[in-house]
Amino acid sequence: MKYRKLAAVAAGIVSLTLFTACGEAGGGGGQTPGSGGGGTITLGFSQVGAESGWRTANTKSIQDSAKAAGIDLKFSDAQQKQENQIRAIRSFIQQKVKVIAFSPVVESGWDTVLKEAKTANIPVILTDRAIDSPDTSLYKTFLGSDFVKEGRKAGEWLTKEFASATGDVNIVELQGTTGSAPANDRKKGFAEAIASTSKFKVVASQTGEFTRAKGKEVMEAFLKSQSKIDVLYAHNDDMALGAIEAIEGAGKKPGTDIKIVSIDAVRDGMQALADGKINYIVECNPLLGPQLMDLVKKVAAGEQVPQRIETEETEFDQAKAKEVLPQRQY
Ligand code: GYE
Repeated sequence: MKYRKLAAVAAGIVSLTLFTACGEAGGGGGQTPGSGGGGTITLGFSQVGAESGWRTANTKSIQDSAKAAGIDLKFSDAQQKQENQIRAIRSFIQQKVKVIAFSPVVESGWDTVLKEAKTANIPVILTDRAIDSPDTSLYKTFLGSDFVKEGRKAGEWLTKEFASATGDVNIVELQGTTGSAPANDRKKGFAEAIASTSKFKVVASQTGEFTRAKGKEVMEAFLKSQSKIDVLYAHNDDMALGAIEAIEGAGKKPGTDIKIVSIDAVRDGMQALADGKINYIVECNPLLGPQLMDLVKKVAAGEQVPQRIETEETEFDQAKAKEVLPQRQY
């Protein structure tokens, strides 16, 4: 009796497996996996979180353009945690979405889950942030910015701004999320640009996790521990905005007593730049949605796409910020 029951369960598992295998192969005359009725493409997207103004604009761009492109978007917010992103990707694989796209919170540790996607024949697109895996067969393409270049631009501005300074120029740095591509690369590019000028000294450098709250908290600590701060380099506007509160709280004038350079150029950052509280912003474009949906359609159709697609970006000083603020979309 017991044996027969077991056998029945086993048979059930076998037929279930066969059924699944059939579905994976797209056979059996049913719908293609990942496409709902009428050939709609299902896109599983794992977002980093909602840590900054940049991220909010990026999420909106992705949601709006998926809608406009008629793509069925399954959106998941990882709250800046890699384990949440891995869980979301595994769930997308289980749901047999047609394409997976994600913005990796950190650079390393993706090979296992991306191999699972590859085995399931689901193409992956990296957007905004890259990964450090040498196995480039794990994803079809990368769409985003050159973060090293952004950091370099911030450093180049500084060397011009302080060209005639004779003494040491003490810099504090607010880094982005530890281990993330933009934090690693923006640090690197900036360091490269200031390396040949010995007067530039990075006297403190710590993560502010790309958030206003943490930017404020870490800047408060810097102001207590450092006797002389000439410059703040923040890896994004939100941390710079938090730091501005800390600087004002300490009775100093941001943009004058402490010069500030940051990256992103979101509306609040641009407003602070126009108000003279930030001195220079290097742009990082969050409006990746339309290009991403184009890529999704192409990889879903099995078309070849370039390995890397970089977004066009510019820089803003205070005068330029005043000029463009009225038309700024985000
Ligand atoms: O600069 C920052 C956000 O990955 C480019 O992440 C993005 C960065 C952006 O939190 O504001």
